[in-house]
Amino acid sequence: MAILEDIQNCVLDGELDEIKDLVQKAVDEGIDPAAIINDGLIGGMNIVAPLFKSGEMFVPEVMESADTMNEGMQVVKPLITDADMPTKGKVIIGTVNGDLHDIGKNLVVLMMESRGYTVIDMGVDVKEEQFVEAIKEHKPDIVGMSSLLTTTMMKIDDTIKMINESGLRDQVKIIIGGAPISQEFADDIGADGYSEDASTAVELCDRMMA
Ligand code: B1M
Repeated sequence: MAILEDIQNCVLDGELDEIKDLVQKAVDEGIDPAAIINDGLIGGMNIVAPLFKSGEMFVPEVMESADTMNEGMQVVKPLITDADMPTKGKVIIGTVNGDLHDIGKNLVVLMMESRGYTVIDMGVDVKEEQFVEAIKEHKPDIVGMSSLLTTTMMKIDDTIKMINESGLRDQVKIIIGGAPISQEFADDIGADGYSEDASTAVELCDRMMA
């Protein structure tokens, strides 16, 4: 449908001022809100993701696209119940204990939300026990941890150990990322997956939820 393609392009180009009118037009034309979300808004971010991965789009442009998608979402969200809201899975994510870096983590959150995940963002400096409590409370499919400092990367290990001790490890998949993190480190500490950037983090989640 032409209008869904227009919505995709609007998200791709980050045209924040135009998205609400365009989405409202699609609603007025009687298009299913779930299709507007999946094929239009998320569809646009599905075009953005590989362009970001290949270096053809940069962080500020991705943020503009995500903002545009979220703006359009405001129009359709009231039209569908939570049960109808498409979600690929629930993720809790945070930057680990002692670490205040959140630009990369926020980008991961944006990409996950825009690709259909329900994300509970716990922010920065998230203590080991806060991750454990959040797993108990929110029952996520996936727990994501970000670390940007060599001095905090071992906090990921500590958190995984606490999740193990709490008997919750088999209920969640754990993914990790951040500049000092590698696949080798992920394997050493028993994480389920590592990704080097926001796009591959979503692909990793998709593989885990398949
Ligand atoms: Co800090 N800092 N910083 N810093 N900072 C680094 C990380 C550093 C490499 C700079 C340097 O010395 N060259 C260095 C770490 C050295 C080390 O540990 N080996 C450093 C340091 C030392 C510090 C302080 C200790 C400095 C001081 O006070 N003496 C201090 C620590 C504060 C603390 O956390 N307790 C500090 C503070 C800060 C600011 C507050 C000033 C600011 C953070 C602001 C904020 O985040 N709101 C800051 C910044 C901006 C940086 C640099 C310049 C940029 C980080 C960034 O945002 N990159 C950084 C140098 C650098 O990386 N070049 C540096 C852009 C972002 C898009 O990339 O975060 O890598 P990144 O995220 C990527 C991937 O890593 C991945 O996807 C993201 C998007 O593609 N990814 C995941 C990230 N998390 C993921 C999770 C996943 C999957 C993928 O799954 C869950």
